[in-house]
Amino acid sequence: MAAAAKPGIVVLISGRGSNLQSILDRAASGELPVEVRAVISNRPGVYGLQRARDAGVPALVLDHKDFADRTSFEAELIRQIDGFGPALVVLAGFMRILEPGFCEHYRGRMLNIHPSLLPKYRGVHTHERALAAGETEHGVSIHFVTPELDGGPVFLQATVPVLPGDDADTLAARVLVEEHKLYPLAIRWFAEGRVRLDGDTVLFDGAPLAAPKRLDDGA
Ligand code: NHR
Ligand code: GAR
Repeated sequence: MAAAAKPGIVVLISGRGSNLQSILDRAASGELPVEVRAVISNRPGVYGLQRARDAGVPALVLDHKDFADRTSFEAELIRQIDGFGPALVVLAGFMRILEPGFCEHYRGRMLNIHPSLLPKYRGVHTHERALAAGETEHGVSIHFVTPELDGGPVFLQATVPVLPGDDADTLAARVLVEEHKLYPLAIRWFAEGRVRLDGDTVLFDGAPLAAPKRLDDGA
């Protein structure tokens, strides 16, 4: 019997695409049972697009500056994404806020990786803010995307220590190492049907998840 078809994903990026690369690599090795159907960037010329082409994945640019407003940009983005028929939309360093209608369209089938221990430090400049607050621990979260910016249900996190002498760059680099392990794991759980959104609750293996899984406790 033929192997079951792998679920398709579309990855949205805005920049260098190192998280995209970690996904492409693990999809190619078979460790991550998904088919990356397309990569779409809202910024032209970014390195993530080259990574997609190098992996033989369609790389598209949809420049928000070519549209009159967010709504018309997002309508075209939906058209493009849905043309690939993905089971899941993956935000990987995608830097445009998405309107409620877009989030509702992909409710329960769109994930984001955010470089903080949510609910701390939603939005941008998370590493600078964690340092300024004197945190001793920082990290990264994976959540289902809802209209509330970085406010959707979190189901997986990894932590890193903040070390003496850290600046935003050294801290970001330490977090990024964890990001590259965390996102493929989260996507694999989704692809295997282990994690899903039920209303505002994340179900893990069919049971409500009381607190996010942690990579460091054997997730
Ligand atoms: N949209 C919704 N509705 N909900 C979320 O949870 C989203 C989202 C869009 C993107 C990623 C996010 C992050 O992980 C994300 C989550 C961009 C901004 C932002 O302020 C904030 C958070 C995130 C991404 N963007 C500015 C804007 O006006 C532009 C900033 C820039 O271009 O540098 O869209 O942190
Ligand atoms: C990552 O650190 C990701 O967590 C963060 O941007 C970086 C993208 O790097 N995402 C956000 O800040 C979302 N607002 P990458 O392009 O190399 O994957």
